[in-house]
Amino acid sequence: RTLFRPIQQSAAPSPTQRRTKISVIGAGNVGMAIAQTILTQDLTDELALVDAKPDKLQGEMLDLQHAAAFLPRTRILASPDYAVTANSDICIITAGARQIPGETRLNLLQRNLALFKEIVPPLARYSPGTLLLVVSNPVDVLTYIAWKLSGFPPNRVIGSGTNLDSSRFRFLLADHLEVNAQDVQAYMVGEHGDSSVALWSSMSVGGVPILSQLTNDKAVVEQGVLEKIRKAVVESAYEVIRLKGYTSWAIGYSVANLARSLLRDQHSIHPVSLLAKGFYGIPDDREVFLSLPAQLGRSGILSVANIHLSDEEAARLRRSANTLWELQQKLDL
Ligand code: 6V0
Repeated sequence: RTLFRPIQQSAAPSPTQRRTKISVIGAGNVGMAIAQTILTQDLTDELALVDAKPDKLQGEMLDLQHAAAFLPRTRILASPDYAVTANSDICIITAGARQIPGETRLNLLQRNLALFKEIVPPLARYSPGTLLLVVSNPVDVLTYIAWKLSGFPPNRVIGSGTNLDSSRFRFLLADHLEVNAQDVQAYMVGEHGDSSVALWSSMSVGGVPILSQLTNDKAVVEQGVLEKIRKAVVESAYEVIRLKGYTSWAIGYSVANLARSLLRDQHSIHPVSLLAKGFYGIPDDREVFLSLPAQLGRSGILSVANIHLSDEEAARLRRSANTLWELQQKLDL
């Protein structure tokens, strides 16, 4: 006796029934936070995990599979072999070497370049139509490296960039203004991390511009507060790492949010790392990835928002572009 009596099926599944697949490379703190957020938010039919450590990988896969009774049905696969990622819609790269105390940024980058040479070509081979979403740090240079190694068009290679910085920025502004962070529109752009640029002029809450509203009475006091918030955004990653050793939950939500916009063709705006040459006076020969607010959909980057930058903000963006460009010249790509 069978458990269920089968019903006759029509021959081919309709196009809307196509299964979706997300692969996460690197099953560390960040990769697993992303994987578990993707699962709880029911973003994909199939989730593949890849890591260089087979036991850790198998353990993480089983641990997630054991939650099946509480989650939407998702097929979870794991293997150190990239064949497991075949036909992915999105490949999220979180694998990264850890900085050795005293190691230079360039040396860490060289080690991550060697790692990306192992990771990106097989991903591109097994999923030639995939979107690549890079999270590993330094994210802007590694997104450039992933672009070069994949041979993909730039709209399909995206760095998580300042999406997380912007979320921290919105949280701190919301906390200060006692409003909901989801009602705060505020972007950090440029380089992810220390040199990110806060866009003051475009900040608003529920459609009310924050700065022009403040200029009437307590502008001087508030400017100081805003500068403190910008500094706090930059320092917040260091603070979390000092306190718990790594960051994971916020980057997990932030990347799942990007995956949703891409996979579900949301056309929503996110500040992500993209090929920035030609924008805001960055010369065409500077092939660098920096974050700008971009519209994301099923084919990747659809467009870049034409936001207003002050002269100083644009100059800071160009400075970052030069620094990254000079760093990239030292790489053996
Ligand atoms: P982690 O916990 O050390 O995990 C890294 C994982 O990568 C480990 O499980 C390794 O086994 C694995 N790995 C190493 N080499 C390979 C390889 N060749 N193939 C497959 N897997 C490999 O680090 P954690 O998860 O904390 O951080 C991962 C990366 O994300 C780091 O580069 C962080 O700096 C970066 N982050 C980026 C953020 C952003 O906003 N862009 C935010 C947080 C962290």
